[in-house]
Amino acid sequence: MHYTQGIVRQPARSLGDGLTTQALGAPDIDLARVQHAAYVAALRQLGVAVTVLAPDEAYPDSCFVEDPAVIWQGVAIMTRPGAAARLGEVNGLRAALAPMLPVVELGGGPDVMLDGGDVLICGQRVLVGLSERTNQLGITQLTARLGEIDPSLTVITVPIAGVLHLKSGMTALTPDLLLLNPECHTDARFDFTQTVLLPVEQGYAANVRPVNDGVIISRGYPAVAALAREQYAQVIELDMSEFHKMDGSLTCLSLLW
Ligand code: CIR
Repeated sequence: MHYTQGIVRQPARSLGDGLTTQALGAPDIDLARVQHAAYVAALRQLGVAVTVLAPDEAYPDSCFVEDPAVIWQGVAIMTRPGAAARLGEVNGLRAALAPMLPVVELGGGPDVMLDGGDVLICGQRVLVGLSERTNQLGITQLTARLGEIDPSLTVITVPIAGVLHLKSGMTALTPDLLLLNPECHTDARFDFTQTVLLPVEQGYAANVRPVNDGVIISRGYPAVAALAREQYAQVIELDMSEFHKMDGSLTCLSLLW
């Protein structure tokens, strides 16, 4: 997968009013903006032309653009986020994406729940977390929409507990190597790929953002840094402290295509 374009939204001053399950204190918005700017710089360093949207104060979680859309093969599928407070983010993101790429709707009605943070595309497999934010209806709708874009994909439902989203619990360092956060509880078996179970104190770093010939990882997690250096020429470590306080991690902050 070679990414040329991406979109992010700067954190709102209201970030601290957003949803979180963490007890890490309130985010420092000025530091969050510095960390966000470093994230954008890292994407650009890895060859992505990044569109930076202005903060949307009405939606404290709106910097987590990964949740209101899923992009595959240059088509954006607008989701229906599982948290009521985030439903309105979809309109603003749709308006921003529509001039750049084809946009389709998830469909399925008001009972559908799907957060992009639960969708992990791993080679030709799409792992979708059945979580507090994504329900079976959402997975059914996503399976239909993805099938229209790329019939070769196989969708696998992964029931999870213990973390917010599937991608808080696992991401693919490479298409053949999943990093697992031990706080993510699931009975799913990943026999199609190698997996690395991280030490519990490094579980947050299971969320990595591979981009072209490099990877962005969270700073301060040496086990993941060592694995990343084995796989990639460029490893960019970023301080994610202010987003971690709000249950956010690296993948949440962008959509790439
Ligand atoms: C939320 O609870 O929705 C936000 N505070 C964090 C969303 C993080 N997004 C993600 O993991 N994809």
